[in-house]
Amino acid sequence: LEHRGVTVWFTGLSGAGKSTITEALEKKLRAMGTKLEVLDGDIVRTNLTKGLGFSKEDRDENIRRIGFVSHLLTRNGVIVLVSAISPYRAVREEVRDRVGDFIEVYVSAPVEVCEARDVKGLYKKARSGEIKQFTGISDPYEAPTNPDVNCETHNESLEESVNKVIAKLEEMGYL
Ligand code: GGZ
Repeated sequence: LEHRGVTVWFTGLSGAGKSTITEALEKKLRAMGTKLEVLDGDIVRTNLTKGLGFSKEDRDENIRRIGFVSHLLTRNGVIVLVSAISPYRAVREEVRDRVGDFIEVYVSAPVEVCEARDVKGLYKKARSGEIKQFTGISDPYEAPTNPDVNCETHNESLEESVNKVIAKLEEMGYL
């Protein structure tokens, strides 16, 4: 399948559903025969950005490095799915401006919903103080003001979320 490169950037709280959506989307895009790469915050942090913590400085550095790699891939015709909390608006905008071919997906679920899910038990640890600077609990999250796609995972199915992103890729001429 012929297509242009683009970075599809998923931002949102821990437990909002970023990884779940990118995994399902990855399957669908692979089946379509696209050239694809996935950069997941969780995995990136064990190699590319190993050693970085969760201060504003370190998070911004994490996002800049992910953005740098996704730019290289994007300009070589790859569809890049990035999944990272990326809580700060300014650095998200910086990456968007640098990459150019960029779709921002806000994976939005209220923090109460994410906390109730608590897939990895991190919210519990954040509440007890075992994990400091936890996004949404003891650290800020600056929601996108004008995302290209908004996936309200508490109100829609996984399939709906995935289809919204596919529709946006088609609408913008990437698929
Ligand atoms: C937020 C944290 C924290 C703190 C560890 N705050 O849901 P997860 O577990 O699997 O993914 C989260 C991941 C956050 O890494 P990112 O690279 O996406 O963050 S950022 O974009 O802000 O740089 C979460 C886990 O690491 N985690 N400590 N304090 N999430």
